[in-house]
Amino acid sequence: MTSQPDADPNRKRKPAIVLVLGDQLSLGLSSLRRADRAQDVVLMVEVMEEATYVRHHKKKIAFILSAMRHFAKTLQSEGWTVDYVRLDDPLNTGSFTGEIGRAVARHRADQVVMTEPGEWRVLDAAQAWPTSFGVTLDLLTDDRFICSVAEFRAWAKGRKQLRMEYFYREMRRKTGLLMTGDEPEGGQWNYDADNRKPAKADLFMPRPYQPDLDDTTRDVLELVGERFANHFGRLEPFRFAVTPEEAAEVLTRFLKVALPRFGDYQDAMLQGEPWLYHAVISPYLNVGLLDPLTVCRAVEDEYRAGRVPLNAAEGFIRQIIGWREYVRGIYWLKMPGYTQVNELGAARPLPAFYWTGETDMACLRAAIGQTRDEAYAHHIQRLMVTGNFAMLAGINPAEVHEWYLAVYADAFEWVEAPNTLGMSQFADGGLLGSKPYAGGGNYINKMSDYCGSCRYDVKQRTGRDACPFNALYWDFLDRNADRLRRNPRLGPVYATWEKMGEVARQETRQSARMFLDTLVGWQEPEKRS
Ligand code: FAD
Ligand code: DLZ
Ligand code: SF4
Repeated sequence: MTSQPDADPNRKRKPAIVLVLGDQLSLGLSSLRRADRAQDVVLMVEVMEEATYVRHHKKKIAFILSAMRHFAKTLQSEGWTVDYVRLDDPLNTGSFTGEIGRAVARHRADQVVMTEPGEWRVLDAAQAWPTSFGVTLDLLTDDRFICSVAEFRAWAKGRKQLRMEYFYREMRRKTGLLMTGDEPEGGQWNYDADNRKPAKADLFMPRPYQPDLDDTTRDVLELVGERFANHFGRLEPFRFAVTPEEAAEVLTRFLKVALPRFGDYQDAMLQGEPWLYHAVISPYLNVGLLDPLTVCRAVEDEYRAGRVPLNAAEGFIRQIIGWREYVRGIYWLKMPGYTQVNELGAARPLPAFYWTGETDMACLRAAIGQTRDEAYAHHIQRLMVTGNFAMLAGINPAEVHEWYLAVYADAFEWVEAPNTLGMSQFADGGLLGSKPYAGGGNYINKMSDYCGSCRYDVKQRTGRDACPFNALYWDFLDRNADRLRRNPRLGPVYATWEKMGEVARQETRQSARMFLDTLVGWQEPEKRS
């Protein structure tokens, strides 16, 4: 389905429509390299379907629309003809398919050129365009990724188990990042063991980026405020970069201020400190305002210049050339179908507090509250607080997936679904990771300062005041013993459960049951009695 760019500027032909999607905002995009700016038309469309197929966070919609409008202006200034359809255009049909149909007629085009979309849903829709509109569809490889879909498939073929660590080593060799000849810098591939420090409230914390908002962003904020008032999340303060220059500023600040401590405090969580030493660049990488390899080379330069330790540089580079590329490979290997996985048969509705933040559990209140305010939570909050709770409580993974896809500014299905369904919910039965990321209150207490101000007692396992994570943790293992007991990494945990004795086990099950019975699913306000 995909082919490589091969421009032929002298060819006389009808104009091609070059569809550039909201997460393809890169001047070096393969579809733009293929096109001829003297003859072809770049089409960019703001469509309701993309904002509502899940009800995205207001900040996420504003970020994408503002970045799209800025990118269109840049393309025009570089000599491209850009046909830009705004959300409030009265003739806007509201979908990619509808807008391709209108644009093909408007420009009398017989060809649509497009870099492969990030989501299977969009690829599936696009494949019907040749039949519906009598055009050819030229889908090009998205070479902003380091590993192509075909290359990942070849790597995965014939392996009994897929593991990120081995894939990551391939990517280190392929890019040469942090390599000394054929050997990993410092003699080890992975320095994660050094990256487990809890944060202390008196550490110096980098301040969040605050761009100057221009008229384009202000217009978009007004539009989103009016059209998406009933979507989750606060629209302001709006802190996202919307151009490559602004995104580069965010990266530079991170390299200088936060990267040196990124490794040490990667897993830490603190009240009132949503960002800590994280980069907060995933939205920019995912829509194309930053290039992954350029980012990693800049991080390596900081290490080589002696300004950041190896554990920080390696840990950061691993997230991008390891995890980010790996989850994309898994997504395209397993779609369609991956978004419906539910190996543990979890069926409980998502609790309403995921949308309101109203819960007595201080850790969940903090993670969900900052998600509502900033459309951001860092990895450990997503994995070990909101994700861990959902898995332990047996929440239907499809509902968990929809929540993560809606609430984060960086969420696109290719990266969100494997992280949510595979890494955090173990709903793919261990395809992505070797064991469930399950933890009791003790883990959260160790890595955060949440428990001190919580109404629950993290030291208690059962009873009304006990931290709910504790009984839920054991109850989850007990409920899923048939599937998980044989996992060698869980053997010692099951041995502890057995040693507890039947009375303690019964009390734990009962405590979990009583807590689960208090959970209420979300209902649209109009459906509430
Ligand atoms: P940093 O911690 O500073 O890390 C640097 C970069 O590494 C990130 O910007 C990101 O591009 C990359 N990265 C780190 N971890 C991962 C990972 N597990 N998978 C892919 N890339 C990674 N990331 C998304 O980009 N979009 C999502 O929709 C998304 N959904 C997630 C859902 C769950 C349940 C979990 C557990 C993780 C999810 N992640 C997602 C991964 C990770 O949480 C975010 O990439 C990270 O929090 C972004 O913040 P940052 O830029 O400050 O990252
Ligand atoms: C997420 C999003 C939103 C909210 N709106 C638009 C839009 O109006 N136009 C557009 O081209 N893209 C948008 N996007 C990003 C798309 O959902 C994304 O490009 C597809 O899911 C393909 O990965
Ligand atoms: Fe979360 Fe339990 Fe700690 Fe409360 S006591 S913050 S519920 S881990």
